[in-house]
Amino acid sequence: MITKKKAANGFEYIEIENNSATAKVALQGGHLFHYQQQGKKPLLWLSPKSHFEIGKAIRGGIPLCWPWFGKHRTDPTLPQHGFARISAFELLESNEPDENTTELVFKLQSSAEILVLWPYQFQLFLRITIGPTLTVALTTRNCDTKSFTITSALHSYFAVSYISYVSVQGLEKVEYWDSLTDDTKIQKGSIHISEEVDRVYQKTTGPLLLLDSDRTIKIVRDGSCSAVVWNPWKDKSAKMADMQDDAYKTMLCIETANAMGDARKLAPGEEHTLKMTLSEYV
Ligand code: TA6
Repeated sequence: MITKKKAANGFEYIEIENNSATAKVALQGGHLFHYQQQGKKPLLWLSPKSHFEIGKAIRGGIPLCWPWFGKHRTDPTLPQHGFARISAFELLESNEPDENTTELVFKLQSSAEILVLWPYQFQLFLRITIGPTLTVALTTRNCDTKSFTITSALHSYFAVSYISYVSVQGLEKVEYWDSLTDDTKIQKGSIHISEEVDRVYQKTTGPLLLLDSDRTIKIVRDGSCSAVVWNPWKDKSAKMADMQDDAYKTMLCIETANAMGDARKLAPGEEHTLKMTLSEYV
């Protein structure tokens, strides 16, 4: 079942329910902000203080960072993580191929308003498959006569039982930029979180595992050479208006990305797809 919803403030989203799972996707940003398999707890974390307002990114779920990850390289007045997550996507297609699966395709394309932010003709397609697993695929098409370069991320917020219980596997021995110290390091062993963490792992393509006390989440990536791991910890959580002070205890971002040195250059007519498939095991 696919139901279009509109909040009192005009914020539009889509509710999906099938035999596998339920999900919610906002038209702003093509932002999937809820995914929960039937009989299980939500896979994604969503802040109870999140805005659901036009022009403000939802805090949680899977924000799309595109066409740049992080701060704009040269213009600090431009939105962090690009403009896609605060832009109105169009729902192109919705299919229910079987009772366990729902497929949605959203589209964003260059417009006079967007060209002011980013001077290239493009089409951006977001394909979301809600089933026993969750697949998100973001395809960039260069519709311009000149090349352009993008960095991007599926900025996934995962719900965890308690941050001290979790570990992340799959990034052992991978080089990462530590944004807190502005230097490059090598990951030793699996990742445990006991303080603020904000790292961009580079040249990494393999599957990642988020091991929690009551489940394991597997992230299979395609078209991605970076992985970002972020937890704001106490101080940052308390400073963020759309996060509760103790939010850091029950969330962890593991992002399927192409960031920094893993930027992608697209020639005219070229396409690139950044894709991940999430599954969970008890
Ligand atoms: O992905 C990590 C990060 O770049 C952090 O530095 C932090 O800023 C986080 O994204 C959230 O960014 P946002 O713009 O959504 O508040």
